[in-house]
Amino acid sequence: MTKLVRFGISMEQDLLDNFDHLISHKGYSNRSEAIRDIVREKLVEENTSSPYEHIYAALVYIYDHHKRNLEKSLSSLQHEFFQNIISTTHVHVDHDSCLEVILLQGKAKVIKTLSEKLLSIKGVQHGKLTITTPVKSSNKQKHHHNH
Ligand code: NI
Repeated sequence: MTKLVRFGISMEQDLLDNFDHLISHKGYSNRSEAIRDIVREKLVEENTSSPYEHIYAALVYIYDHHKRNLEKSLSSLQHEFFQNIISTTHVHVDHDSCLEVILLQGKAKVIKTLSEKLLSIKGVQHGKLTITTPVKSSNKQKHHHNH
């Protein structure tokens, strides 16, 4: 871990009041940690916007258990992308619905393609892809690969 550097920030009083209100609701004990998290969020967002960046992701979705051929389609798609899938967890939610969480890694564009294909299958009712990468505080962020 590198040393912490202090710096000043100027901000309108209203904006700061709103910020303090927000972060106290979110459970931050001080502004510094809240600001560090916002910076990390932006860095991850920037890193993962590059299609060739290696990312980690979780795809969560819920689907209709009774829909014909749906489970076959979901399984076929997962086999197509087997190299990117770390694990799949299946939860029987109730008589009608199943929930799955797929942990993924690989190039951002491949993961996003898999996610779009899966979520657009008929009978998949709702889902969301969450992407992350490690955020290094000790090294400079690496530059994007060539597209
Ligand atoms: Ni099930």
